[in-house]
Amino acid sequence: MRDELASDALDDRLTALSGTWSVAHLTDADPQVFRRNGFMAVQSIAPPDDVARIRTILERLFAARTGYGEGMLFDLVGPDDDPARAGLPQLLDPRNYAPELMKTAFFRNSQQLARILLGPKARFVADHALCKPPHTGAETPWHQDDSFRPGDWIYREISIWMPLQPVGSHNGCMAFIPSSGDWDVLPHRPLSGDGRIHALECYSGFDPGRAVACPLPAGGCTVHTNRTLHWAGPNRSAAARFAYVLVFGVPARKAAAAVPPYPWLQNRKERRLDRRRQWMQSGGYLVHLARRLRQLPQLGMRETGRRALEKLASHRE
Ligand SMILES: O=C(O)CCC(=O)C(=O)O
Repeated sequence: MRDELASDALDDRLTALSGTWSVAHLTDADPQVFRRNGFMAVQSIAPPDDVARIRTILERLFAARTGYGEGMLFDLVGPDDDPARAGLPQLLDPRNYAPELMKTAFFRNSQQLARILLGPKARFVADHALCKPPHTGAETPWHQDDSFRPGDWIYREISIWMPLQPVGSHNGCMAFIPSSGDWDVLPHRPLSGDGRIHALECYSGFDPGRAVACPLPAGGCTVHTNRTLHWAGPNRSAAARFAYVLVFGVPARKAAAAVPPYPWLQNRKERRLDRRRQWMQSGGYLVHLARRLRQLPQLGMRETGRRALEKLASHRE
């Protein structure tokens, strides 16, 4: 596995983005190069005080097991039956519990970067956070993000993954397969063949020997597309490995032809989905609705409506 070395080349379009802190460190933000590789590494996307603030917020949310009852906090790589023993806790939509996460320099700089890479229609789509425990934090299996959802919508999205401490091969930095960003969705399966586990693993159609690892300082970031094959190693260090991820995209389009359901999405038995259903049925949907309304300025009417339709369709199946 090679290590990615971000070039020192300065992108003039990015120097204009800064507030008090300079984002001149953003390198290689060339949309064509990004499209060709399917990923890139940036040495600095947020200033140290911003990174520290985000870390404090996320540490608090993970320590309080925020979102567990709503099915938004779960073990990505295990059967999710005991939050105290999770191999890789993941929290979806942390902004719902800490709206200040959308008022950070990281958020603003990422939005600008998304517009450079995806065009002026790029909008915020989602956020999530991961806490890889010390010593035992499991590896994140090879996967493409598109494998997690039915193929009948066409997405053009980027994930901006920011580590909240330095990362390298000792504590689970990200690694990517170059040029996989425009591949079809490859065969996946639930990790360990266990339908209770949220993580999916890609098991054929690529050569892991071509992977490029991206060590980074705290506050750097990697960027990858919804099709780029990626992986993150185990955490063998003595400290937890935190990462915060913002997803941006242009409005999704319905695929022209029907796409057969992915077999790996059938018969899922994730416990988090039971918790989610229970929470929704006991009045959570009102909270959900209120959050969506509050986030309309960021998510936009079109994306909010599309998601509502997608949810309705999946409940009818
Ligand atoms: O942080 C990790 O271990 C994996 C993150 C990931 O797969 C993603 O953000 O798409």
